[in-house]
Amino acid sequence: MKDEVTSTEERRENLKGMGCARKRVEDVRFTQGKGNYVDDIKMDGMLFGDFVRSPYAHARVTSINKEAALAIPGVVAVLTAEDLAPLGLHWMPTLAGDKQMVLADGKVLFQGQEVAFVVANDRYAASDGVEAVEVDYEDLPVVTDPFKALEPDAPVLREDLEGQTEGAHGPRKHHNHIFTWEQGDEAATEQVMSTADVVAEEMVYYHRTHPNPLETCGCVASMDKVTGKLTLYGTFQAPHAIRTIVSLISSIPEHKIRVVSPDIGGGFGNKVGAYSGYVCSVVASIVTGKPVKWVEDKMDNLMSTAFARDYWMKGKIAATKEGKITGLHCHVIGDHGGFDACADPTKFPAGFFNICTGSYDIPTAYLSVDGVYTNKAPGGVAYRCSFRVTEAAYFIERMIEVLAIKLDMDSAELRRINFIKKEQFPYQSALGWEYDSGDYHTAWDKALEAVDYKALRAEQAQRIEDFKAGKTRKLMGVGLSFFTEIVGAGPVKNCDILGLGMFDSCEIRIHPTGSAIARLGTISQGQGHATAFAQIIASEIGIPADDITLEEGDTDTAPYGLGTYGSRSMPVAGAATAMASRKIKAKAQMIAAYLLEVHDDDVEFDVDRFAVKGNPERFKTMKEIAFAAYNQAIPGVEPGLEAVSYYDPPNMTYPFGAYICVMELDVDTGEHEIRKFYALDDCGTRVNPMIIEGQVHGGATEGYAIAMGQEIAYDEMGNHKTATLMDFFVPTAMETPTYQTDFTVTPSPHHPIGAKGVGESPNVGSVPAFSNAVHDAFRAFGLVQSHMPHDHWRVWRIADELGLHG
Ligand code: MCN
Ligand code: CUM
Repeated sequence: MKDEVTSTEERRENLKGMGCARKRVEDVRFTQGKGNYVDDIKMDGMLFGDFVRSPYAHARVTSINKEAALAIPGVVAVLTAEDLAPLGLHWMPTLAGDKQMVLADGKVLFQGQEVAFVVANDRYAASDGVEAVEVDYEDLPVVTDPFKALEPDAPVLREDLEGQTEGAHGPRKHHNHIFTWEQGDEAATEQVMSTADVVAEEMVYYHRTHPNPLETCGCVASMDKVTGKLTLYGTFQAPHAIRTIVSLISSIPEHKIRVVSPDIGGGFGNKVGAYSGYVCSVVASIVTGKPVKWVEDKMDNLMSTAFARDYWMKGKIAATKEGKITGLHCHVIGDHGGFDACADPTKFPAGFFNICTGSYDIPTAYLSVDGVYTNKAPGGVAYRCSFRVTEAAYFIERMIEVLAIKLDMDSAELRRINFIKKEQFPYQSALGWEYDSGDYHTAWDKALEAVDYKALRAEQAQRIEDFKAGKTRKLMGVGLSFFTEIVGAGPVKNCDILGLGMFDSCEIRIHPTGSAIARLGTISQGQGHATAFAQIIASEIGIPADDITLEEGDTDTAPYGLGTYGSRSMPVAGAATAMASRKIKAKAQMIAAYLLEVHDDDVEFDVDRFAVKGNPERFKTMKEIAFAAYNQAIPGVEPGLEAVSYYDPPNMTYPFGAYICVMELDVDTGEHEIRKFYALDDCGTRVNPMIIEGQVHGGATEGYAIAMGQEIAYDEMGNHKTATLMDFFVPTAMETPTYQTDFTVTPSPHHPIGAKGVGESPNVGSVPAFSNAVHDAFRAFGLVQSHMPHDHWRVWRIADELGLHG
């Protein structure tokens, strides 16, 4: 028999289980144009919707005239807030406990805001209809600066909230104020600051940007008037949550709603929230009885859907003369735009920003965050951000550099002496987190050695001399970054989205012939779930990954789950996958024991089979066991072989990493060259190293874009200045650096397979590395702090201000 001559190692390799750099099974379809995205969905009689959008950032809508639009051949309907009001759908709840206009209700609050929804037989007629709708606006004073928004005489943006002194997250201090969120011990922190040897203080701004997925947001709503069932296809990162929200706001019973996320062309947090397009498409389908498709164009997407960041972070960091950090103080002004639509867990209005003590053992800290309304698009929590961990990591990694300057110390050394030590885990942070595990010193040493840090510093010193001697016009920066992520939301007791606890799920069915299907509550947007999650099952149950189909995204078939964002799929659904597998394995053990005529305890699992203990040649393969589950009447054991697990994690996971960027900067042109980018990630047990590497390349490239050129910018009138790809920087293969990836493995102690998330780590870790490299290049010439993005012009200006242009 073949099995008997096959070695354990060969049998293990045959499974392509955990640790295998298995090629992505999804790519067979994607590389052959066989993906099925929202815009590929075509239905009989399908109509198309498009939005009339506001040209003004702040204006009163005095009248809307639909007549000319309705006269255009092919235009079927024009919806306005007035039409939605009787249904109570002219406003919708946001994930942040605020509410948001679905269509302009009396006024508009940002340029590009949805004013009317034109429905037509085809896309072109819809577009013509949009042109023909006549809207009269009366412009109002615009506020794009969150500091000015808080001045006493600033215009009232949210008239609907006027006089309300309580918001969703406590008291409101001003008519444009949303919330104050405080963590830590203020008095103790002030005390540390006032007595410290050294205090460094700086304003760190993480500018507004946008995740800009290749595929924009869209949906197809189809109301079947005969069955009363609504089917909603869309680019949803959380299909089940969307189903529940649609049911709650539309009063359609939840079992009469099927939400399907087909293939998604990148989500990056842009596709977590609910948008006007979804609501209007559903209403239009109910009204017309026909399927209605809405898909944004690139400008729509960049102007109106979830942006990222826009955090003004004022920091104070205290230390001893020797560089031991004693305290951290942080105050944030968060620009949330016209509505608070941050996609955070309910109890966290500033996300997990309170991980801003980073990887350091900082005994005392205080944080307060003020959310502010401005005349800009809503959002803020997107773009591989792990709920604002990106901002937190940028803040602390800049503050470390600023402190190093103040102490006249090497910042690599400053980090080393302040890292949380391996033996301190689980570590309780001053701002409220329990870090599950970590080994920062090992990772840091490995990283510094890999780039030959000492040699880099020697080279840099020489370069500075050469520059001063007029021998070169190029400076060199070494950008250091050490980050701690927090992913895997999250314990149901702490984390919910609109009241839905953030567990996740996996259901596995083994077929009689030993192959399987698994369904998860998450949804891939390019992360390769179908490949990676099958590998967990393969290792846990002993069925080859190639024999396992993985399905996500259809609420009619998938078990309830909270979806994919916050790098939670591996930490939460990955755990559910392992737990469901173990239930199957336990039943398989009973079946094997029955077939082998021994006691349950006398068989043991061996890669792809159960064998009699001490007698390995007596065994039943998982294939045989699967068949027996369906064909043998086993006393006390139900037929079939399937299991489901809903997993509520006991804690989040804390991946970390060390990123180092070596950059050359041309002082006269402001141009940069990334000479080296080294990225060491520790995401615990690595399920698919190749996917992890792909995630790191992608995330670091996004980080490169953000740090070196990408921004969402407005002028003082609130005009969006970067709504096309001509203005919004997206790196191509030309600009993208070459990455050197590396890893250490510190398993999560509470995750069944020890895995932590990784999807967002490279964005969290790389932005400070790029930015610190720019700062580091100019450190010797007196630069302390300058704001991103470090595009050519801004770098040139730094050089100019430092007097380097002679
Ligand atoms: N992985 C692994 N071993 C680990 C951890 C992860 O092999 N220890 C693999 C996973 O199996 C998965 C991938 O790495 O296929 C990412 O897993 P995880 O870190 O759990 O992140 P999620 O799957 O939850 O993805 C979400 C994350 C987020 S929040 C953003 S934003 C982002 C990101 O993923 N959006 C992406 N990466 C993206 N990549 C692509 N291509 N497209 C997006 O929209
Ligand atoms: Cu914050 S972007 Mo991702 O969580 O989808």
